[in-house]
Amino acid sequence: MYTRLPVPQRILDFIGEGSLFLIAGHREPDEDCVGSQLALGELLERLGKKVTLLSEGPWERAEIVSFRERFKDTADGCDRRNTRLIVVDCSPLERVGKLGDALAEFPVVFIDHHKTAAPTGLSYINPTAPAATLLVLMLWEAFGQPLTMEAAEHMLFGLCADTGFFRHLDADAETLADAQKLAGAGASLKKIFAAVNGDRTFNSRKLLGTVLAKAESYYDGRLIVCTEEREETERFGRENRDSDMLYQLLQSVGGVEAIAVVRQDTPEKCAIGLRSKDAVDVSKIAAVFGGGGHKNAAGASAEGLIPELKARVIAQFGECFR
Ligand SMILES: [Mn+2]
Repeated sequence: MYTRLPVPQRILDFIGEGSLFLIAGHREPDEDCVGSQLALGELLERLGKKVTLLSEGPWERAEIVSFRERFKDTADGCDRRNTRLIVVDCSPLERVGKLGDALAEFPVVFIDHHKTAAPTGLSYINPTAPAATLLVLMLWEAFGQPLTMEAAEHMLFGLCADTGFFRHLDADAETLADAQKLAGAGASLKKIFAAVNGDRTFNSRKLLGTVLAKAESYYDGRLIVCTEEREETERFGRENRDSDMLYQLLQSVGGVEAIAVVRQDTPEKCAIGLRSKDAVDVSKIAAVFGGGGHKNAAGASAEGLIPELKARVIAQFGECFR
């Protein structure tokens, strides 16, 4: 359940005293990351700052690709002596990707809501926040800026995506109170739902079907594991992945407690996606593979091939289901 934390004065000073800012997020940006960057960028511009939004990509999600042109993928050419960096929706800097190496010298603030947050410097971390965009909303309020419709839409966009359109929330009054503020500023749930869930291609459904058809069940149905080979991704197109829908369909199976998806991303590496319903803390399992995330949603990128990594992931769940 979300408990608001006040923004530390040192963070307000860091912003107040700077004039040039880079705002970065994690690699493989998602809606919350992009929404946080856009809404924070707009706030800083309203405060008279010059802002550059950074993202390494890859821009694979259909829901966010329209924002791509507003982001740069390099900090080259910025005034290195006077520029400050804000990293949202992740920490430490390594999660930004290769781009993070080039950002190591800047004074930095981390704004993150991940359970596995590990900031290296000034930070505003709240693992109870359902989305990083709600931490950005705290900044809008701390600076006394009235919400614009555009910023409110970006923040609601991130909130909707990270909460599965509110379905992962308990009786979370604080979060709904924030959603009410965003709706009050003109952000439309209907418009966001259409942006997140509409306009899927025929191939995206075929890929979903291919992956679902191979799903395997372990530990008396408490764990479901899916795999996606490179050949399958290529046949239907990377842009046609719909992980959220895949998790949603599998989580609706009676008795299931966790879902693991192992996808061969490159010949050497797999992406591991993990979801759980209640008790199982998948962020701990992701951490074993060098990743991180939240109790009920986490992931990692690990060296290896599907058969080996799948077996290791299943074995890790043994602890939870004993
Ligand atoms: Mn997030």
